[in-house]
Amino acid sequence: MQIEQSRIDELNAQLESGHKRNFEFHAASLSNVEAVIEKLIAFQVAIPSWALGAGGTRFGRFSIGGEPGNLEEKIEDVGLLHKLNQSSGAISLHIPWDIPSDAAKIKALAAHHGLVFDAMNSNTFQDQPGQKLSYKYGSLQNVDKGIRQQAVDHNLEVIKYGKELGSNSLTVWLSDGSSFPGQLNFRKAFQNTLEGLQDIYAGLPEDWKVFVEYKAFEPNFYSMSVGDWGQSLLYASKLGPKAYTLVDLGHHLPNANIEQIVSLLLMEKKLGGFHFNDSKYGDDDLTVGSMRPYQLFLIFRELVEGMDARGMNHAKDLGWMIDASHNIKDPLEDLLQSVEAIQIAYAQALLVDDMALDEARESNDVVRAQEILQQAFRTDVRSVVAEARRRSGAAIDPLGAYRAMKIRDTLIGERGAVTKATGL
Ligand code: RM4
Ligand code: MN
Ligand code: MN
Repeated sequence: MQIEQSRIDELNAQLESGHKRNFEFHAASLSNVEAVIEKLIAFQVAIPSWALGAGGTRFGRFSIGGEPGNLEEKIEDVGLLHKLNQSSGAISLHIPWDIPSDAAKIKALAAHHGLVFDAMNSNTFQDQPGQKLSYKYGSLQNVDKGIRQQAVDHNLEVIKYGKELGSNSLTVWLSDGSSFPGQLNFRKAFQNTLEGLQDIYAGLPEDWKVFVEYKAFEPNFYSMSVGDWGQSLLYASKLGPKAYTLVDLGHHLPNANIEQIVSLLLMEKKLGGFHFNDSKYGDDDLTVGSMRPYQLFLIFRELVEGMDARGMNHAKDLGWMIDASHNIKDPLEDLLQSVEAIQIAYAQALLVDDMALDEARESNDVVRAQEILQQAFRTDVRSVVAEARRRSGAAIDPLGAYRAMKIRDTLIGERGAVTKATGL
């Protein structure tokens, strides 16, 4: 299905006067509202191809209905999101879940929906039907050279697909590690992993980046071979200038200070990409901002400040992606909520009075420093985000529009009630 612009305009017309009143009221107390809107319009968040169907746990999976059955339909779904919010203009593919068999056709279809291809993702955490060697005991870390080579070759193949689609980055997330003490020699596992990453790095095109994603635990429960930002940074530093650390919000031990991590990674010029989600316990992959919106704001604040300190372009110089799973919500509704939560935190981060904060810090005025941050966090920027959408031709209220247009019902009508998208 495709959304006609006239339908969006029609729904916007119904909201127009209320929105205008709301926006003008809030904008009046903001000194930099036009600059914030401009930045919001430029900011795009990639949607992962594996998040468009129902996720699941090891206890089960419940179909959402109308799930995309192939890559074309996944692109169509991201196209719907982008049409509604004009902020989801990129898709990130996971191989082999979404192999583009006819790359030119897929690229043209994406372009038709205004989408580009974000980072490519490799998968050496599952065995595929017909695969020669098993990843049961790890991929790049494996004691078996043949298995390590198979994992390297897979990553090189992913780069090849990415080149055909116009992507320019590869995200490597390894589930490698050990579940029991004694299972692994940590140093050997590190060395094997490093050598494999070096072979992959050697196959990167000139203008590509590789992101080394870390995760504290799961599926391995004793050690992970890329378990935290320190290990990721170690690999990325040894690999070279095209290698970066990728931060996934759900991949930390409880209560980790993620804002400090991103600040230092930016300082070291080693933060490359970002996966948004939210969690209460671990890698819950819940809707962005649904659990800890203040933490999200604090992270954004460090991102904005750190990027500004280095003259980076907020929209282009880091890879922004949602990495979530949808067990009970409609994935498209959830993704609309997530993008909105990201925009809200970003806008609030742009409101922080940097000079005043600096002064407060220099005079050890802890109370004032907290007040300054919370002043920005407690500002209601929802109408500012909606105004950015309105100006870019998107729906003032994307979620409301999604429901008014009965998009899920239409997709179920087109694709069926019991469908299963590839992915987690
Ligand atoms: C992992 C990690 C990766 C994602 C897979 C599907 O936990 O977050 O980024 O590719 O899940
Ligand atoms: Mn991730
Ligand atoms: Mn994850």
